[in-house]
Amino acid sequence: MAKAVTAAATGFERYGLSDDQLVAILRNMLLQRTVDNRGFQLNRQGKIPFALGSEGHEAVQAGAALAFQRGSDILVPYYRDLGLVLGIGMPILELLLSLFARGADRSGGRQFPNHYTNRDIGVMSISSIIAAHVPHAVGAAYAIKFRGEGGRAVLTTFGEGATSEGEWHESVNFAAVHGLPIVFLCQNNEFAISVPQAKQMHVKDVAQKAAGYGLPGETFDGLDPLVSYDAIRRAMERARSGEGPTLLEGKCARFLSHSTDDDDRTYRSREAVLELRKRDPIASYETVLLANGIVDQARIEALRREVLAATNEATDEAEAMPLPTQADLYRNVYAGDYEPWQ
Ligand SMILES: Cc1ncc(C[n+]2csc(CCOP(=O)(O)OP(=O)(O)O)c2C)c(N)n1
Repeated sequence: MAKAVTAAATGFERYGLSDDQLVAILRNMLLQRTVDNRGFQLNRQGKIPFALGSEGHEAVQAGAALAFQRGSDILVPYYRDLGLVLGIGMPILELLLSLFARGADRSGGRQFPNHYTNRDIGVMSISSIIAAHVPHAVGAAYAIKFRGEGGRAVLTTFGEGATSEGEWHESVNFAAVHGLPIVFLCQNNEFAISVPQAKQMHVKDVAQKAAGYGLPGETFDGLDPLVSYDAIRRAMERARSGEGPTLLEGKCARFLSHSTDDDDRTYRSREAVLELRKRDPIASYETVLLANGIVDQARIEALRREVLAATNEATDEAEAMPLPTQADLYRNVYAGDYEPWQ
């Protein structure tokens, strides 16, 4: 909150964004939180087995979504990217189909909840294995370069915990050596489930790791959507224009437990979480937009009503859809009519 007031008082940097774009960012953040909370609500109602929370990641993901070039860039996300995929055009219904594990889900209801994919909008499938998707992202970037498809880039995301994995280091090194068109975006919420950052790395900023591989690293305020947008847009443009990879680190927060299967009361105090929530990126951004006359309170309320209605509609629609059938079991696994049990 303090940051927002400062931004409002010292002059408002809009990074070339129109009023409509500024409001679209707020809408995305509100939608993200509403859909995100819906996952936890459905789990507590006993309707779905699992959901992940991304409260506290709204700003960095809204900024990333705006920096992503729809129709040409490729996104290789991780499981906490609900707002990012919504922001680049994933229908809300698809997220709910994933949570309810319905047959109409693109994986046929077989993927882990929150592990969405959508080839039509350039979203590659999510891996549950931490950092396993980073070599895939580098492979996609290598293909872009090999085919000479200038003007395209890959955006891949992960938490700070993933940067302790060997695959992550191999991937960043390979991308640097080959000058690949890729942006590595770390959403640093300071926890890998229950493990705080200080217990798994001896550097303050993940972005410092870039120096070891000879690519630029930049840390930014991932609780500010406009600062996030600016950092990610610059890195994506650098990648698209053939100048090579960048490692970015958006410092954000995780307000909820890691997932519905986790209970963060066992490893952090309620006071610590309340303290974190004082820096809520949605409240801060609303303050900035209000202070600069971009929206009024009535507009914010209307947006809140609109995203809630859209989320309710998608929830009801997904819930009413059928579960997978036996025939869905091998859908998209084997080509043609091959039946593995024959
Ligand atoms: C290779 C591997 N090790 C452990 C796990 C269990 N696991 C799932 S999420 C997670 C935490 C990852 O933390 P981070 O990368 O910081 O991302 P965050 O969830 O905080 O956004 C762990 C350890 C896993 N899925 N894969």
